Amino acid sequence: MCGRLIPDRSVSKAHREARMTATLDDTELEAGFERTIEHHDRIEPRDWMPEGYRKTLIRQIAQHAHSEIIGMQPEGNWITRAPSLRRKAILLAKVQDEAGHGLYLYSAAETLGVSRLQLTEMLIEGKQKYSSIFNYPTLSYADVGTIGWLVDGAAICNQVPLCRTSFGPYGRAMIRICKEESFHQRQGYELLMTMMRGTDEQRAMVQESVDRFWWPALMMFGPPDDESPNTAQSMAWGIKRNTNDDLRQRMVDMTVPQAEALGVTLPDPTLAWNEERGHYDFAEPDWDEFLQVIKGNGPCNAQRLAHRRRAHEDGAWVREAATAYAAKREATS
Ligand code: BYC
Repeated sequence: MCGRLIPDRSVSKAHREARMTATLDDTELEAGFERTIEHHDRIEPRDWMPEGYRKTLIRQIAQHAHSEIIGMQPEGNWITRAPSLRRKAILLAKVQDEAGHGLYLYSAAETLGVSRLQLTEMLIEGKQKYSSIFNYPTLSYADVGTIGWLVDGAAICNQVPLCRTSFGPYGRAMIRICKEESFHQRQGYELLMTMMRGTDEQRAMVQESVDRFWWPALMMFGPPDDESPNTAQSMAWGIKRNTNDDLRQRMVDMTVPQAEALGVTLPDPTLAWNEERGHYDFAEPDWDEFLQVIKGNGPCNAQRLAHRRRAHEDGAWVREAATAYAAKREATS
């Protein structure tokens, strides 16, 4: 267990009270946990938590961290071919931010008793997932803009509510991540706006890119609620604050006016404002495609994992050197 010490002020009130009593049995501990959840207070790493809560958090946080790290690949692909120094500096900064997000999230997961190395090994052995969206290729520079606009846009819809998730370290990591995602989304929109003000060829590039990314971006929110095995329990524990379908709807409602301002068409002929619901109606994404992608059969799954595995192997000497250095310092201190 990585056991970072958490100052007592960060421990929820219900749990602090519980700790003062030396002989608590499991029922009392569980009641303390339930009270904390009910009060929308935070669970902290040293607090008692049900094993299922801990496992669900490790699964979700790890999947999120892996997504940030694998997510560096599709955009990293364009760093050497950015059309100007300015675009290159922006893209470099964004991809570096994603590495940082991955590290905050692995640190949050470590407070639950798993190491970053263990999680990385589970990723490269195919035992843990990462977001479906990163299994699609980036075929033109417009994709850098579309990823910023739609993929980071989806990330913001999904992750702003996670700032209020019940597990302290995850919620605190999300606050910083969301601030950076907001810059990512704006840089994407600004890039697309610049291209839309350019030549016919540039406008066609943007439209083609939006056509490819629209449906995969909607799939990022996960399966429909009635086919989501984890949502009900994760909502009851305050890990998730909204269902997959609610967030997908929020994304569509937010994006349609932005598409109009940009002058692109979203590739869904059924998209229409529904006065009664106060939301846009939209078609179902292709859920068979989604299932294939999360099973490992998407267009780029093999390439993404092979690249991640190679990077991990290439970094072995750095990990060995750092471990040897730490041991040497320990021995001489
Ligand atoms: N892709 O019961 P459900 C980013 C899996 S990073 C792959 O609804 P849950 C960015 C799900 O894991 C974006 N798998 O699950 C980075 C489960 O399988 P397991 C990443 C998916 O957890 C760089 C099964 O399907 N964001 O934005 O309640 C550059 C059933 O699903 C997906 C996060 O990770 C998917 N799209 O809800 C730019 C956010 N969807 O694990 C941008 C945090 C579902 O049982 N995560 N699955 O084998 C979440 O909010 C939730 O985990 C999800 C899924 C909404 C994604």
